Amino acid sequence: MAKKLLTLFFLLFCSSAQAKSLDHWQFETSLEGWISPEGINGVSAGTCNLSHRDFSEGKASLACLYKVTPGHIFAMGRELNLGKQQVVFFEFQMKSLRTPQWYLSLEEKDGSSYVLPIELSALNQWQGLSISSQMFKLGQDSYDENKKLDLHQVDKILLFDISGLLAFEQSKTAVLIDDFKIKTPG
Ligand SMILES: [Ca+2]
Ligand SMILES: [Ca+2]
Repeated sequence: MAKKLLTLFFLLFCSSAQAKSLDHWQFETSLEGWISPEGINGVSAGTCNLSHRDFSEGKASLACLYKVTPGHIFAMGRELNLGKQQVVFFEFQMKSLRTPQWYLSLEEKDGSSYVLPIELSALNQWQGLSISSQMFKLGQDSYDENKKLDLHQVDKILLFDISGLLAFEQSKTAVLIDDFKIKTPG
């Protein structure tokens, strides 16, 4: 019995040890390169800062304040280099004040955009998300010559709130992100 338990423990240890960490953004002392870009077609910028009052890990998180503006999209994101990985996993904590429906996108260098809808089950609460790069689909308005997400070509990761496209009036809101990990299967 003891031997079986030991074997099980060893196997569990091996399988967890195989997942390798590529990046870990903790938002303790910096925004870790995340910005809310301005000036792209129809995208309204927000103000991103560290929040030392509301976080899910450590002592701070990334908090972006923005306005849901009729006809506009809110986007935040950063540059990304995944190297030669075939598959990666994104694990992070997210808290959205008003918008439950988000879109995570991976952009190839030539602009091909791969998108994954994220539905938060609760507003104004930290929620853990675990996402595989295999879950992303080519965006409806996007073109890709090989119709395949090539991780080695990805140079950006973006989070979108498109609720402004259906909004009639402007409203203030916020989104917080923390403990953002990128892992490989090993
Ligand atoms: Ca943190
Ligand atoms: Ca491609």
